[in-house]
Amino acid sequence: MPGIVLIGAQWGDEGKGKATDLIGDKVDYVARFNGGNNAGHTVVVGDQTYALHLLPSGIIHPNVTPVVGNGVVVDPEALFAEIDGLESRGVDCSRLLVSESAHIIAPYHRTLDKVTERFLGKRKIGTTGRGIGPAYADKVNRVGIRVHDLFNPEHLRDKVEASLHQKNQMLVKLYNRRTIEVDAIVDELLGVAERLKPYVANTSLILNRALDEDKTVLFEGGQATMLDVDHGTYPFVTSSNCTAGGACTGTGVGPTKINRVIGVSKAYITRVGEGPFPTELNDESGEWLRQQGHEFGVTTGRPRRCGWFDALVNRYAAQINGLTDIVLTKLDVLTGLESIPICTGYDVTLADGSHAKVSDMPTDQAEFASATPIYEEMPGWSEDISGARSFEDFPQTTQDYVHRLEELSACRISAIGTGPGRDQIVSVH
Ligand code: 2SA
Ligand code: GDP
Ligand code: MG
Repeated sequence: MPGIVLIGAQWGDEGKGKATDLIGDKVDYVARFNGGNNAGHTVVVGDQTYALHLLPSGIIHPNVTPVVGNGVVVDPEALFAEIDGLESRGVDCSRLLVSESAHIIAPYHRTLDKVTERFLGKRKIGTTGRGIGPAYADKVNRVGIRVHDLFNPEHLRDKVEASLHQKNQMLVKLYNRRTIEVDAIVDELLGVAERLKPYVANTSLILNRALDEDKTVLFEGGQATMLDVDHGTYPFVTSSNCTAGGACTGTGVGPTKINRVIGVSKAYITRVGEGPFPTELNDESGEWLRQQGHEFGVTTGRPRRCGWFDALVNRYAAQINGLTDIVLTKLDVLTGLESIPICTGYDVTLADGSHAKVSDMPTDQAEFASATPIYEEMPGWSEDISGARSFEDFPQTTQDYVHRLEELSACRISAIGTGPGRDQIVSVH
């Protein structure tokens, strides 16, 4: 099973860090392929909690080679801070490989992220403020700076000039702000080059060779399907392809090398940032889920918006990503509910003002924003399931809930999370 993609099937924070960690001892490489230090992936090992941002969660495993692929945007300061933090806790980061083609998040990308959000006002996206969108915009606009540019000062200056030319005009004319100095940016970027150099590699070549030698590579997605720039709730998305296809473009590995695509879903659903969210609970049930599930951003600390499981989202994720299986997390959080609603359809308002009931994800975002959920109810359970070690250990109502989610998602659920710990997982055969 050499090529495995692992992605978020909802709006993020499904427990991808834990799911990656679970198979970490069976893989040779773990590669991030999208996003940057906007991600917050948690791995809990005994009494130690690790929050990974830019680095793949597999770095915790001593025999894994962690890879930051070409599709990732790299903030060197954030990278070094994360390496220092992990190494001070005894995690060896010396095997890390960073693609020479990955794009750099420069200080002006962070500034632009914050300024753009402010100017968007009520239309703001609710970004993490890490400069992700502006860095990807430069990449697509062909004025980005790539890792290998840092090792050629003349080349770098030319690239920085190209990148800042238009931005400086905009900063002055539109935003009435001071221009950004080319020299200061070049100096800052050259200042990080030496420390970055030992990690830099042709990661596409390395991963392809590894796969040819039958080594196992896990492609760890950041963010999630509904935040994908193409398939998510545009414009309330991140700026990368978080879906399975992104694993190929974001690492330089062909789709024929992928054997398995795992989607990670919570037994309910959360979202952080702005944008439509049909099953959102703006009441005490939402607050209850937030407290029970400790739903606060790992990168920004923002409270996450919480809602009931949305089967349309999961079925859509299964289709867009070609999921082979689902890891269902945080089932333990639902313990204590008398009955549990599951969203099986939406009532949407169409462009002509009429209403329709739909059971598939609308692609028209105005329609999606108008969606009110149609629920069915499943009986809940009160027994503590956090110590369950097999599916049969679950109360019958828990088993029925899982079977119903599986049926509605049109995809096999192969493992179930019953707590944050490494051993709190139940395999389903
Ligand atoms: P950005 O910063 O440009 O990527 O923001 C665009 C949207 O993407 C969302 N986004 C996320 N959603 C969930 N989790 C993320 N990581 C952190 C976490 C988030 C945090 O693990 O908790 O700490 O707040 C993540 N990163 C980006 C973001 O909320 C915007 O909706
Ligand atoms: P990621 O971004 O998808 O890696 O998810 P986050 O780390 O942002 O958020 C998931 C949170 O849920 C983390 O605090 C995990 O430790 C925790 N978690 C993961 N799986 C489970 C589970 O099955 N049960 C409970 N209670 N917590 C879990
Ligand atoms: Mg997260």
